Amino acid sequence: MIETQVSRGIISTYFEKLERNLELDVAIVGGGPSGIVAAYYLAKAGLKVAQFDRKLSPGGGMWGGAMMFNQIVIQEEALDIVKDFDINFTPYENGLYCMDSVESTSALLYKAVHEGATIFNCYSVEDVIFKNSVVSGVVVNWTPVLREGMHVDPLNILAKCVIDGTGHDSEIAAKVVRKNGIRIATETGGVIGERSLDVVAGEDEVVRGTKEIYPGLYVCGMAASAVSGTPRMGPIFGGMLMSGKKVADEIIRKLKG
Ligand code: 48F
Repeated sequence: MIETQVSRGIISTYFEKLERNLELDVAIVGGGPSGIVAAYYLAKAGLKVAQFDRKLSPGGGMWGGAMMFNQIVIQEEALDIVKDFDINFTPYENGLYCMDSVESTSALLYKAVHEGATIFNCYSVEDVIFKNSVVSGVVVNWTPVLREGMHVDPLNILAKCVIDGTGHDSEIAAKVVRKNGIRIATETGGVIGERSLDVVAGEDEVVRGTKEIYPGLYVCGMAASAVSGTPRMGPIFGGMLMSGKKVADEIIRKLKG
């Protein structure tokens, strides 16, 4: 019966997909713009990559532009990435370009998945796998389970590299430091916390702060900013895109030589 076939089709292909992703090259926590850009370039390089976002609709803070005016701005340096994703752009002034935030976010998501990355939505990463002082994967649970406070154990997914792309809260870096008493590659050895807004410094420093902060653990996007204590930059997104590309390039170099 068609009713049963519909259900069986969903269940069998979903669990095949989940099983295919139990051992990854790269696990990306958070489906914001920086993480999605990373997923695209990693998948394009032939690496097995999955991205986990706690929300029903991944895309993070890019959908809403600024104050729900659904346009975003990027600078010249990020234009090649925008072109890789086939996003329409309008030259504005002073080397700046404007783009529709809905087109931009959906293009990032579409191209990443189409290139071979798997996105698991409604998944919260609640911890990492920490083996022999190396971050070696993620511990995942359904977001509704955590929201309801239900006592249900999570599942484990191994990964050679984990990227914290959780945005302003840098949840994964903060948790790894707190739970394991380790020092990460920042001035203080801990998560410093994001500073107030400065567009020029913020854009520049978020890319510089994008790196491996502990064996197996990388940061990108606003999580990199929060970890290194650099300024926020508001609705200019070039730094997010360049941060995603940089973390992908570093991991590709490490895993593929
Ligand atoms: O914050 P977010 O959009 O990440 P980003 O790539 O981009 C930041 C910009 O959107 C903007 C900005 C740029 O100028 O300041 O804010 O740094 O998206 C982070 C995503 O991570 C998910 C969350 O739902 C969001 O979609 N997320 C956060 N913590 C977890 C998580 C977690 N523990 N498990 C799964 N997903």
